[in-house]
Amino acid sequence: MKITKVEAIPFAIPYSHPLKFASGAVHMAEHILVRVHGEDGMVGVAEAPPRPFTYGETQAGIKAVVEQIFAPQVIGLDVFEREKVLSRMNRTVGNPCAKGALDVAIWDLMGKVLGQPVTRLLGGYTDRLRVSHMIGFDDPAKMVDVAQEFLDRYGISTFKVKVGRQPFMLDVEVCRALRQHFGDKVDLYIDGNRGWTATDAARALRAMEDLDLLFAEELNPADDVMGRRWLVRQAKIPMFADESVSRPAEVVRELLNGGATAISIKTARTGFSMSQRVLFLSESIGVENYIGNQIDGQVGTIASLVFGAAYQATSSRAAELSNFLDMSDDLLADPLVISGGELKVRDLPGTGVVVDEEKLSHFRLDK
Ligand code: MUC
Ligand code: MG
Repeated sequence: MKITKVEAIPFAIPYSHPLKFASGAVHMAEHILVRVHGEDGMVGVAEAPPRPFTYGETQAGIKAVVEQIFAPQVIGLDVFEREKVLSRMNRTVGNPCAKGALDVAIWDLMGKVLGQPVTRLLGGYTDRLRVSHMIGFDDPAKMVDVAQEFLDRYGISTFKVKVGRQPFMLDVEVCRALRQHFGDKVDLYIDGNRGWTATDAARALRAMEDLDLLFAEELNPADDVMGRRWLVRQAKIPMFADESVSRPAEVVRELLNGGATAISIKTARTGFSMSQRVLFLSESIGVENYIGNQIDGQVGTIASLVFGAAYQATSSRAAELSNFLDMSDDLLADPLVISGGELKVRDLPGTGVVVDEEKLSHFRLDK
């Protein structure tokens, strides 16, 4: 079944609770909905969240690259020729979120054509994931309140704490306040979004040694090659790479460099086809993964869920699937519900995304 049309629809939905972290802040979800149409009228859907401060992509840039560069190269291909789509997209460097969304939309269409849930096509390991919530910068008491609210309302007991501020003791105080408040009732890990130097990061990790953190993510920049290697050698917890590994080759480079010991997978930046490569590569050499969040809306969150639930290695740790709750609204006809700390995969053909067309016409920017 041939691909006949590709759309890249910009939309904007305000956040009710903006998220602040070391490399930026998000107040408005200015994302792109990618739609891939097939000959028989079926449509595959995915969401691209531009993160200019992380990958250099913008909403206008994603729309342009999808419509002007990728669409002409994939229209006319069969929906099952995914590797051809990938190789054509990879003639263009960069643009991870544009490529990721087009790949996920094609998988969604493929699942719909086959009448099968994509999570089963990918691996079919489980039907649910434990959820981890990411808490942005604020005062220690307010960050404790957010965690308490998510524990009470959704049963979420794993939290990623954004760190990377100056002085680093600001963040140490937050982690200490969370541990003191919750005791061993919650799991905690930290993400610096490259905000610290290697020295700050080493001092912060030492100051938090008694807090039983699960792991740490991107505390200092990957370009600080020697600093990262020095930091990783002394760290007593796994050191995850996130935005420094937006391609499988970067995963290999970071691991061989000794700049990280574990790898975050985000379907927003590696779609399903490249996320598989990152996962299989990691698994084959004994490197841990978890499913991260690129501050995705519900459409993107479903993609993370569908991929994470497909494999044992990505479903063992809690996955970051809850930050859509900070948005004032969304595009799904049937909104996602987190309960008992878990999110369940939908038993529907494709990824299970059904867009509310009225909401899309309300939030789209190209009316
Ligand atoms: C994260 O894990 O870093 C912040 C920026 C981005 O691209 O993703 C988020 C969360
Ligand atoms: Mg991160």
